[in-house]
Amino acid sequence: MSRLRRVALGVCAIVCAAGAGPAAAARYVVAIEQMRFDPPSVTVHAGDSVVWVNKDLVAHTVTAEAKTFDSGSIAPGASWRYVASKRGRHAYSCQFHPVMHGTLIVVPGP
Ligand SMILES: [Cu+2]
Repeated sequence: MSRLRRVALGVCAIVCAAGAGPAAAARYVVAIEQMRFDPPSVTVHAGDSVVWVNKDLVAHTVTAEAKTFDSGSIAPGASWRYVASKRGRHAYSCQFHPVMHGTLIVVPGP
């Protein structure tokens, strides 16, 4: 192994151990605006967090159709954070406005 490669691996070991490496959990934001989830579909790794921000003037919910997660009522201007855990494709909707649909796709962690 070259010296350069050994140094690179050493740096990675330090950075990754500090949680700043590629394994760090990411954070995604979904806006709830004009009766829509934007973006309507997000793909995240298990362990990442997703924050839904209600920018409308009425309350909404983020409720998985399989009840995997449920925000309860999110007031106008408020937000709800969820740490993605269960893998798979989770269709969700707003309990107050069943025409509002979104999808959260959780793939295995990095
Ligand atoms: Cu709604």
